[in-house]
Amino acid sequence: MDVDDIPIMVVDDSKSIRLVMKKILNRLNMEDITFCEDGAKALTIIKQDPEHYHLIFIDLNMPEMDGMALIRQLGSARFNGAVVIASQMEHRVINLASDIAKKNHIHLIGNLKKPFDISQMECILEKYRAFRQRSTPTMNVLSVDEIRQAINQGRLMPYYQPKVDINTNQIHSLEVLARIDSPGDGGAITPVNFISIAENHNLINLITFHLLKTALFEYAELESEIGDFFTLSINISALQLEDLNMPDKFDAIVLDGGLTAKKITIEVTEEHALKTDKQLETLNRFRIKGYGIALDDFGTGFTNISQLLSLPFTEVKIDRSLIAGINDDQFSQVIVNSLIDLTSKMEIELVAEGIETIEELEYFVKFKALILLQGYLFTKPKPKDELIHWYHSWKKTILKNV
Ligand code: G
Ligand code: G
Ligand code: MN
Repeated sequence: MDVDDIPIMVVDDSKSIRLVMKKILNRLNMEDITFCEDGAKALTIIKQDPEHYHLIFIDLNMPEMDGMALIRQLGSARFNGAVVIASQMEHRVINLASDIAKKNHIHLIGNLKKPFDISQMECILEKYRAFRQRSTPTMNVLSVDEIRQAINQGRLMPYYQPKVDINTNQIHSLEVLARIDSPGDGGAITPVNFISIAENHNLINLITFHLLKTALFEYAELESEIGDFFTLSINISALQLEDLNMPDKFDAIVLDGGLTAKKITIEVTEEHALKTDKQLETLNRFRIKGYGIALDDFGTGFTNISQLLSLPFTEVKIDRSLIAGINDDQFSQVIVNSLIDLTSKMEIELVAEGIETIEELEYFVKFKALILLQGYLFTKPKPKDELIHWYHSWKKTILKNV
């Protein structure tokens, strides 16, 4: 487990529980832990610096301020780390707690059942890591000039990662993920190192349109090799949705590239989109033109399941923080099962992101007609030729196993 030591708080009125938590966390190399025996004390400490703690474990049942009240108060204190409820919870309580947390803008990522054990805690830390990953910038951020140069030199390219239909064993869609080829030191540069700079310096449309054109150009070969019906999924920043003409600009490129709107899905992240009327208008316009629209990273933002009903999404992608270890995690199972229930009734496509293990895959077998899977277990994102190569060997494996 490669989670660095992070500032953690444990709020529990039982001394023996606090001791057990300390033991388990220490064994996983977590040393920076603050213990509180009641909610009021926890709140006072957090209010002094709401950014400090990354992860809080809260007991639901405490005298005076209980866990739910504390979660509500953390919302008012603008705490933006992750919360884990350290109590046994039955199904309805999980759904309700998740709703209350979202209403209060709190990221509830899981629950720990008593007796706590180390593998449960490892799973929580993995979910935490997945939750945190996308908002953490890395060290090698590119400069504006380096980004411009990369585009001009043709080093910005689409990588593709499939959304797999394990019911039919077909590729349902390929997600286009931006990469900058970096000669010499191996691996391509990933979006965390350039997308937000590009957004801030008015380069993001250039990136999107360049990737879109290249993907449209490569589609013919991908289609002839992969053969199955599949769509392209393109990520768009919330910022780009502020431009009411974005769908027109986008559509002109798609038509020019010889594809139609219904072959393309626009992915927007839950965390940043859906904040303004303009964003919703642009999304609607994409939809009216016939594009699919996907709510990406569901679980990292604050949309609750019932709000999904009122938004024009054709697809929901469940964030890896809800998928990691789902086979052994009742909290994720309850939330994901509710989503499966809702989206299948509404004919919304549902995708589980970040499938890494056989056990996670196996959990979804019983839902195989209702959900698509995407993740490293199938393949990491790859450039066109490598993806085609992967596809042929994957097909062979499947044929051998049926
Ligand atoms: O592999 P991965 O590191 O590709 O992507 C990290 C994040 O960057 C993803 O959450 C994805 O939404 C975002 N991303 C990838 N490609 C693009 C892109 O072309 N435009 C925008 N706006 N975001 C992208
Ligand atoms: O746009 P979105 O956030 O959905 O982008 C997917 C991101 O998740 C990309 O950064 C991609 O490289 C990454 N990703 C895809 N599959 C897996 C996986 O199985 N595990 C992990 N940790 N990340 C994944
Ligand atoms: Mn995406």
